[in-house]
Amino acid sequence: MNQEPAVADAATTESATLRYFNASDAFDDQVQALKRDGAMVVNDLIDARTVDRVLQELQPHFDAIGRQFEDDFNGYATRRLASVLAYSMHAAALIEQPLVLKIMDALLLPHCINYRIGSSTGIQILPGEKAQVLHQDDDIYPVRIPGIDWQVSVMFALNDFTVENGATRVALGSHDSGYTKGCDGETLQAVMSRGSALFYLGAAWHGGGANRSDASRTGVITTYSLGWLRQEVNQYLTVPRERAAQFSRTVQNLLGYRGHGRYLGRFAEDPDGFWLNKH
Ligand SMILES: O=C(O)CCC(=O)C(=O)O
Repeated sequence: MNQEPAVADAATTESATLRYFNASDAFDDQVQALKRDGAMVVNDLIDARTVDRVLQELQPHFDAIGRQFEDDFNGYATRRLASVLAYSMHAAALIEQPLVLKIMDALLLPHCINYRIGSSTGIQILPGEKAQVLHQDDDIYPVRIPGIDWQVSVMFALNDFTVENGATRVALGSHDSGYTKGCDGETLQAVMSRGSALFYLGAAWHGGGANRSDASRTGVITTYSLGWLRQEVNQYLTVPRERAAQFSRTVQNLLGYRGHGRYLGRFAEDPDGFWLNKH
């Protein structure tokens, strides 16, 4: 990944303000802010009960295996789960949340027949963690075409995200800075309440914040990517097929159990119809 050294956080930047919406606000305004600024927040998108359940399901796995991805990029005081659907049935409610999908429809469907999740990662930043290096999620893809977003990410807050506990840092407008130019480092933090969601474009420079509080900060980042791209995480191997069969058809499609048009991803045999060759 292209990485820039982290710089000081700011609640606001001189040039830009992170926009916060309620789900009931004008849809076009939400999409416009996301496209223009590269990021925006929707308040209180996920109800408290669902958030509780997802946390309850994920926490034992954070504790048991959350350290497996520790490295200079992910940090050494951050627990991670590579594919939350493998550990939490209720996480499906985040991933297929209707407004999230409506926003993905608006951004991604102009460029593909259907889209899928690239990754869906549980991230728990523990007290004492340093700020993560700024990076772009979509630089896993080696080319960029102006005007086309390869993917859009959503960070669902499972507890309140604050300046102190490491709310995600975003450089507004940085998605337009060009593939190799990098980020000028001016960031603000997406402070948001539990159940809210930060949306950001795949090209937007961002990173986890430093946790200077005495409690953990937990969220789930799901990336939604164009259906003709290879998924970042191999969902067929990380979410066992028997488990995938328990989710809604929408989540199965998002996991990738669906061809892209008639030919891409064909599985002609399709003995039980689990794979949809139709679009
Ligand atoms: O934890 C966060 O706030 C952001 C993490 C992130 O961007 C990443 O690991 O790719």
